Amino acid sequence: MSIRLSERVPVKYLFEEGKLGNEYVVAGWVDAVRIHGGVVFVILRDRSGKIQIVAKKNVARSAWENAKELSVESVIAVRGELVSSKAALGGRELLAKELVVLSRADPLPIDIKDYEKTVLAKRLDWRYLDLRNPRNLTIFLIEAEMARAAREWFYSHDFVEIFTSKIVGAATEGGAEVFSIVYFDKPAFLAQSPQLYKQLGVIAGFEKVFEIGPAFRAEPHHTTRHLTEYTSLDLEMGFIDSYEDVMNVVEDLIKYMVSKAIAKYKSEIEEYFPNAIADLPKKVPRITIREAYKLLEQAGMKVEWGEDLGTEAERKLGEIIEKEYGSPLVFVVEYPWRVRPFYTMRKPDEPEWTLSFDLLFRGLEIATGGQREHRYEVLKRQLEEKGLNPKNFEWYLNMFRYGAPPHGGAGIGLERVVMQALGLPNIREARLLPRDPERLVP
Ligand code: AMO
Repeated sequence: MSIRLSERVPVKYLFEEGKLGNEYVVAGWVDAVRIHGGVVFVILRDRSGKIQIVAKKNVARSAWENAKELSVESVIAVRGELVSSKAALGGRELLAKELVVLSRADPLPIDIKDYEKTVLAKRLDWRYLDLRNPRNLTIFLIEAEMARAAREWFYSHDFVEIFTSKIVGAATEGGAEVFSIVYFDKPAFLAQSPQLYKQLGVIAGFEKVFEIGPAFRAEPHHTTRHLTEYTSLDLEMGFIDSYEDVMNVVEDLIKYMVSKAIAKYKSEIEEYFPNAIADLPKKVPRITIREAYKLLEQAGMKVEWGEDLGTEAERKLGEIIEKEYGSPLVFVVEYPWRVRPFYTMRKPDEPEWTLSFDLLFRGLEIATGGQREHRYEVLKRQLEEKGLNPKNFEWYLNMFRYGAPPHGGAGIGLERVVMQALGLPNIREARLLPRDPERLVP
């Protein structure tokens, strides 16, 4: 083969910068083939777009012969002349001089063009084929852009990126949802969150830290919002006056991530995601959970004082806030102590409420955070109050004996942000290889 793949240009380049009359090499997947006697039309697709390839018997016989035998989703490389064409999408096509098959595809087990014909579970079984559909692939380009933007935000605000252990000795977020693992002769778990280690980062002297990494939850329920493994975007910052400082950071960060991604993929979002968010509010409203109880009660939904907001309550509250404040985002603050983890700081004057918050996006919790208890004696009492054994947290408790600044932070579920920003019906769509109680492959 005289085609050199290293000379390949992205399809998009041919439309934006390619010169008519010049020869180019492109390579990608066969999206469609039409045979008209001595002419074969092939639509070639790469990550950047699609272009029509024309293989003519009387121009390049061997290219034409290869083209008429093509199966869809085969991988090919083409060297050809860029010519203008009234009939082709984008007004340009490539007149093949050479066309080689790099990998021949068998008939496909799922319909990748009309992806909705296949149930999600089966699409996920064939995930690498499912992602050949540009709409599905775009979800992950958007997710990557959000993660990139988040990193950019953190670095430009002096946060230090840390990488913490995912094999841990004790549960951080309560015991029920933790995966036990076999670790030589010791009990061990998969980390539910980097909570204790991001606090360690602050106390060690980094002052402001962040991590983007996996979190594991032994979540037995089948819902459209829960995964057993998700990507957690965590931050922790020292020397705060209050949890308001953390909310300001989360608000700025979320707006930055989402707006960067929707700006970069504007045309794809318009084409593929009719329920995507159009724009974000200037200021995210903040209400106490007590106000939330009242608003919900007025709307006919009773949540007992001191209870957490369930799925339905969150959804309803999202609707109310959208209507009253015109905002898809809302911070709910001062959650009850009884539903918050031991490390949360409580309100000094009303200890049944905490200095913590959740951020709801279109009626779904996407982030949790708050100020942490940094006073050794109080923290120890809180651990005991939650029925945890201080022995298991000895190393953690000790941190607060040797100089721990007031601090706070938050954890954001990346898949939930993507799901809500694009208006996806199921969180599994926003996870490359989702894990749930049934799914372990691929
Ligand atoms: P929390 O347990 O609320 O808080 O989790 C933080 C955020 O992580 C996401 N999330 C999930 N996403 C998908 N599937 C799940 N099973 C799942 N569980 C949680 C949600 C949630 O808002 N340590 C605290 C955070 C902190 O205070 O800094 C924590 O983990 O978006």
